[in-house]
Formats: sequence, C-alpha cells, structure tokens
Amino acid sequence: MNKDEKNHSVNETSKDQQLEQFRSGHDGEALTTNQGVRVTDDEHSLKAGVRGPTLMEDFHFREKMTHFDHERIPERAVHARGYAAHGYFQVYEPMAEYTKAKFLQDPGKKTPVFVRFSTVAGSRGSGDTVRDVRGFATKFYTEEGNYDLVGNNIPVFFIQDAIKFPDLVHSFKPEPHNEIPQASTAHDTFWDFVVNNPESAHTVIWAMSDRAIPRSYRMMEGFGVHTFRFVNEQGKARFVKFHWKPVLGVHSLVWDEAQKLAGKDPDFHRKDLYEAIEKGDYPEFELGVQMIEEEDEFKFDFDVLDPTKIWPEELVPVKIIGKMTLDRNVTNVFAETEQVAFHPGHVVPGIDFTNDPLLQGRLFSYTDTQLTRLGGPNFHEIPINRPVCPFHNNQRDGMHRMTIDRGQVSYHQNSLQNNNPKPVPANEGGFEHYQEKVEGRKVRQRSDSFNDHYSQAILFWNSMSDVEKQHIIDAYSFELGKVKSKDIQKKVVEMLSNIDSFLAEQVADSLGMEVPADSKPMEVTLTSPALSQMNTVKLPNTRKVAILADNGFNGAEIFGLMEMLEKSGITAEVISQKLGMLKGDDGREIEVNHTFLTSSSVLYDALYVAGGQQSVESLKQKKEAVYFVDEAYSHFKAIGAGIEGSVLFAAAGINAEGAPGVVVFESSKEVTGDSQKFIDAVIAHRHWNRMM
Ligand code: HDE
Repeated sequence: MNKDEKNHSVNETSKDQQLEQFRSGHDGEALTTNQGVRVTDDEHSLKAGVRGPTLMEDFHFREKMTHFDHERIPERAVHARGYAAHGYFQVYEPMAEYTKAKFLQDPGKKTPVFVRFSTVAGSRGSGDTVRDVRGFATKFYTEEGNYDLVGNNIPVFFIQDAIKFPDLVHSFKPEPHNEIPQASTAHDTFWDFVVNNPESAHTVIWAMSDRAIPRSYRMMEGFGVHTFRFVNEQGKARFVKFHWKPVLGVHSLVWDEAQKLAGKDPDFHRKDLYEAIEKGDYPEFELGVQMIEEEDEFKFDFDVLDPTKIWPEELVPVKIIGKMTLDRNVTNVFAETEQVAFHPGHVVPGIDFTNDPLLQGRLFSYTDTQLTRLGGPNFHEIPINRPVCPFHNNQRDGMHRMTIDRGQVSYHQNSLQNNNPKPVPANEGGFEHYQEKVEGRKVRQRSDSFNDHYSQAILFWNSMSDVEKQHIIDAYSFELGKVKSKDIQKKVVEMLSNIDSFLAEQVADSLGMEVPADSKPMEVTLTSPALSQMNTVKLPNTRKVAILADNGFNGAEIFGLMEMLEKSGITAEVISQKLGMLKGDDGREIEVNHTFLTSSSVLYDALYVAGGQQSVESLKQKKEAVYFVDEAYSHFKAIGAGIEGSVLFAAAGINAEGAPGVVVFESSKEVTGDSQKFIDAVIAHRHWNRMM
C-alpha cells in the first residue's frame, strides 16, 4: 500500500498522484535488459561469426523477442474499440435525502474519474464512426471505493435477460464462416436475431436513429440503462436511473458522412476527444437522475425493472445533480485505456442493485471476462484499476500479484492479528446490501409485465422530427438492403408494421416488397420531446470550419473571419493545394493546415470559401475544391463565402440564393462586421431543410 492509499481524503488529484508512482520516462536513461543489465548493442543479435548463426546465449535478444511475442492481450469480447480520458466529478448539492454515497454530498469535493467511450460490435482496430451503440463507462475513484457507472449512449437494451447476451453478440459480430462484415449489423444473422426476439424492437429503432452515428463522444448522452437503487442513511431506498447530458448537446453525423469517415479517418472520434482535451476544450457532462419512489413501483404502464423501457422524462423528470469534466488524456493507452476493468457491480454504500434480470447477469460477467483478458484475479492491482482509498482483505496470491502482504495471517476470523482486517458495521461505512424482501418459486420465466415490446418503439418514432424519421427509414433500408434472406427482410417489415405503417411502407418499398395488409400498430398518444435531437442544445464551441483558400486570398476577409470564429470558440483550418504559407492580397501570410489530398469535407462541421480573385480562380480549377463544397452542402453543413468566393458554390451546382445554411457576404467589411450570420449557421449544426 502506498501513502495515498493510507490517506482517506480524496481530491481531484488523488488518482493522478497514485498513477505518477507507476509512470516511467526513459529519456536520458541507459538501455538495459529487464534485469537491469546495461546493453551495448540493440541492432545486432549475437552470432558466431558475422555471417554465422545466432547464439542461444543472447539473453538480450531472447528477452526482447519474447516480450514482443506476448505484447497482445485478448481484446474485449464486446466494446473492444474504445478511447478514454481522466477528469473529475463534482456534485451540485448534497444528495443526502436520496443517497448516502459520500462522493454525492459535498459540492466542494472533486472526485477523480476515468471514462472510456467505445463502440460495441467492432474489433479493436475498427472504425470509430460505424453505426453502433456507444459505450460510456465511468469509474469514480471515491473515498469509499470505486464506483463504476457502465452505461451506453442509448437508454435501453436489445434483450431483457442476460442469458441471451451471448446469442445477441454472436448475431451482430461478423458471421463465423467468413468473418464478414466488420463492425456492422447490416447482415443476416443480426436481423434474424431481431425478428426472433421482438423485445429488441425498441432498442433497434434507437440503433437505426441518428443516436448510433454520433458527431463526437463529447456530444452524446450516456445512460445507466438499468434501474438501480439510491439508499439514504435512514435506509430508505428509491429506484433510480442515471443520465449523462453533454453540455455541448447531442449531435450526429449523417450516414454517408459516417461511412466516408470510417475510411478517411477511422480515428475520427478518438482524435476529436484527444485534441479537444489537449486544446483545453474540456468535455463536460452533467449527471442527472430520475427517481421513482418504491411505493410507486407499479404505477406506470412499463415495468421499472425492464431494461427495454425508458422512463419518459416528461413523466419522471431528470434531476441534474452534478457535472463531470474530462481534463486529461492518458499517458499510455495500453496501460490505462486497455487495462481498465469496469464492472456494474462496483458500487459504494448508497447505490444498490435491483432485480432487473439483465443487470443481475452483468454482475457476473464483468469480473469473469477480466480473468481471461487481464490474465488472472489481481487485475484490481493494475494502476488504473486501483481504488484511491485503502483496500485490505485476506485474498492472496494468484497470477501477477504485486502486493507483498506482511504477516502470517490470511484468514478470518483470527486471534493472531486481533481479527484484522476487520469487517466494518454499516453505520461506520460498511456496505450493507439493501434488505429487499424476496420470495418466489424457482422458474425459468419472464414476468408478463415485460411483454409489451412495441409501445415505446412507437413513442420513440412519434417523438422524432420528420428529418429524423427519414434517417430511420433510410437506416432500416440500408441495413435490410444488405440482408440476403427475403424471409428475414419480410419479417422485419412485419415487425415495423407494429410500430408505424408509414415506416413499414417506406422500408418495404425500398426492398421492393409489399407491406403486410394487416398492419395495425397499437395507439400511443404520448410523445417525448426529450428524445428528439432537434430539441438539443446548440453551441458554437469546438465546431470546426474548413477555410478553402489559395495565394491571393482576401486578407481582410479571412483574418477578420478567423478572429470572429475564434472568439466564438470555433476552430478554423486552412485547406489548400499545397502545404506551406499562402500569401494574401494584402501581403499577409497564413499557414495551410491540410491539403485537398490529406483532408476532406467530412472532417469539418462547416466550410468557408475565401475571396480574392486569384485564390478563387485557382480553386475553381481544382476539382477537389469544388467537390469539397458540393459534399459539405450535401451533408447539410453551413457553407459561407463572400461574393467572390461564392463562385465556387455555383461551380458546385449550388444555387446560393435563399438556400438554407448558405451565407454569402456582400463584402469583406460585412464578414468582419456581421460574421455572426455565418456563426449562427454553424451553430445550427445541419440545415436539414435542404432535404425538403
Ligand atoms: Fe456490457 N460487457 N454486457 N453492457 N459493457 C462488457 O466487459 C455484458 C450491457 C458495457 O469500456 C464486457 O470488460 C453482459 C449493457 C460497456 O471497458 C463484458 C450484458 C450495457 C462496456 C460485458 C451486457 C453495457 C461493456 C466486455 C448483458 C449498458 C465496455 C469487456 C447482461 C448499460 C466497458 C468487459 C469498457 C463491456 C458483458 C450488456 C455496457 C463481456 C453479459 C446493458 C460500456 O463483460
């Protein structure tokens, strides 16, 4: 145990200080073997003669190669591709009325956190922007032990019982006979699973929505999905659902863009997170809780234990209780991001479980999977996984044990060591499981109250704007268009006709199929505006604008615009034909950040074409520049230019006159005076009315 672990009080830097003891920089150090022997040569193996065989006794070669041979560990069975960051969490007000969890009491306290975002289906090397649920796992290093909130960016799940998880995962992973397709549900086995498991209908419609192609990890919600319990000091419990709300709002890519990004920049999301933190644009998420009194358990038309159901925010409001700020990238991705081990069963006093059958099964799986992945039962000793409070028990030995336990006693109870380490009574901080009364027959069954699979899929559909509905239709059409079995396609269309006849008709039409005649979705009148991304927060901060320019660009216009963009927190990058410096018409120079070769419109939120006759003439000749504009427009992005630069819009076949999100300034003075018009267009995120 180190000195931080002895110290109970936890602050923002506790975890970093602990990690610091394990960090090692190698600059200026002598090269040695792992045994500390200095090495004279790292380029030639030891040979018998310059052209002779390599000798067994070359311990340096053997050690180096052996270590390399064992560098890889098994990737996560799901959520293999992820990216993480450090930060801290602060509660806004004491939560004692609801929970005794100590990290939720003092607004002055900053609890260190580590957050890993992930995709679910793809391998570790797959693309970031694929259509998929995203993982959102947070480890709070609290003074009472680690608390893990292991959630997703979609608030519901595909199945209701953990025993079906291996089946679900086998269905969406690449098909075993040919290992195709990678990181995609657009294939027969997934949709076969869906039609045979109608409980998936609600989560599947979320997965077909824009939620499954986020613009950034910084712009997604997070959900605990399950119903947990808050328990206060008096032992009173309430059902609780957890929400993370991104301060930047919830924003998505468009599907064509997401697919192109997977090729142009498979690291799009990790780069976005890494760069935002490096720049000091720290991602922030507010923590919200929905609470239902235990006595109200049966007052809703959904079962509070059913993980395929949300609690509509309009029925059960989300109380915002604190904020998490991610302010530090990892030092080493393998040591931290890859070796971190989350577990929904890592709870602290004041937070407890419910009988949600999906949650119950997860409580087993997460430790179990680490045994293979991290090679034994001591993974809690890996620096990223260690609590920052003391931890003592009689567990001993096992692969990779780091702790050197003193003394002869490793059992309980004992007299030789005064019965230490001692159990702690609940009133002194010991974890006491909530004393829920349980009785029942042993059955392999599900409650009838879990049987309604469609009303919330309809609620979701009804809550979408027309644009979002169109995206959902397109997503089903894409995925099913890749399914080879006509029978499965037909069954999905039948499923969809339980949600909405128009949705079923449109998807059927794209598949060249008839809509089932007896389509009669149940009537659901409730809508939940909180589900539509059209109602999300819209801010300029951290948006990225590409400025297309060449030599002779209008200096007054571009330097003025860049200043205004920066003031709004928008990043601008200059794209041109070659790297190096560009000279403006007023003699001022600007550095080119990327060329048309190394960049693409899909990497930006908006674009601006610089004026200046020479620059515009040159860009107009360059088909990549015209394509850049065309593509940004087709992805509904804000595009701006002065009168001169707008020539490129015409070259791309865009009629700028009155076109939504197309801002044309009369003069460079207007740009500097009223660039707010362009900034507003950027803030809008996308200009969907181009679709109409
Ligand atoms: Fe997971 N899940 N899961 N899951 N899950 C894993 O644990 C599992 C579920 C989630 O960044 C695995 O360490 C079962 C729901 C995240 O390291 C594994 C069931 C939710 C991550 C596992 C579920 C999640 C995982 C694989 C059904 C949202 C990545 C590697 C009962 C609330 C954490 C690992 C990270 C990872 C099992 C369903 C979220 C195999 C059995 C629902 C964010 O243990």
